[in-house]
Amino acid sequence: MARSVVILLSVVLAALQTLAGKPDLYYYWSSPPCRLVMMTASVLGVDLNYILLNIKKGEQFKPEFLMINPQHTVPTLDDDGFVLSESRAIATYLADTNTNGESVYPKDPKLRALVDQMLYFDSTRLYPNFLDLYKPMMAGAPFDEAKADKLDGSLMMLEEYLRRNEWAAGDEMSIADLSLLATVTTAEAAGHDLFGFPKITEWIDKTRAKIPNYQMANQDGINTWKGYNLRKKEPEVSQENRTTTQRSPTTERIQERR
Ligand SMILES: N[C@@H](CCC(=O)N[C@@H](CS)C(=O)NCC(=O)O)C(=O)O
Repeated sequence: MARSVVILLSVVLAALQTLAGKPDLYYYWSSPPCRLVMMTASVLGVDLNYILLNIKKGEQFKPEFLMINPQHTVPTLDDDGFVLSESRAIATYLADTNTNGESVYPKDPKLRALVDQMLYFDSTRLYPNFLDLYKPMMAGAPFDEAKADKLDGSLMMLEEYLRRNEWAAGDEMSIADLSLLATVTTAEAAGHDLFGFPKITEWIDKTRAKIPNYQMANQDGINTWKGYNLRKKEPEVSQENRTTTQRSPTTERIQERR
């Protein structure tokens, strides 16, 4: 009985969503926060109306967009007049308003708190460390060893979480994994060395495999970072042919820390 009520409610909710139309998502390919939302929608099977906003050309400063989002950032969601910015808020909203959302954003307070913990870890530590190092390089700044050390310190923390748990926030894949994946895969595409992080590299593959339409939801955006070729001055050594003596200074520092 209770099960049939839940099914009926899901059908009614889905019908109401169809009547209300698809939510609009203002996005830009290369943006990691946008790709967190796109991967979340993909995992949840939510259909969004994608509106490309070319932030490289300053389209986010158009008065009509500033009316929608005074922060002039992507991603921005417009769900039938309900407007939300901040990628992690959008991802949790999508999970909370869709029937299968609990699978990636649990309702149990403790399980949810662990997911939130890792979302905050990404938004306040890992992602800012990534931006600090690679954003200036996009404008031509040289590679900065001290900033790379900070980023590696954060990656070491993620490595440790993944040593303790199957997924970033426990036994199941959650939106925290999607948030962290957007950051880590972008860092890798920017040229960051993940050779010293075996748990992270294993986790990238298994998370990627669980995301439908991964190419559209993350890979296309990552490819734009590869095009920036930020570490072009460093010698390329393939993973298979690496020896300890060929490891980058970054990897050596990580191993010294262990
Ligand atoms: N904390 C925000 C960051 C959003 C953000 O900074 N987006 C960048 C693209 S990655 C942007 O829209 N930049 C354009 C601007 O700030 O004018 C989130 O997670 O959504």
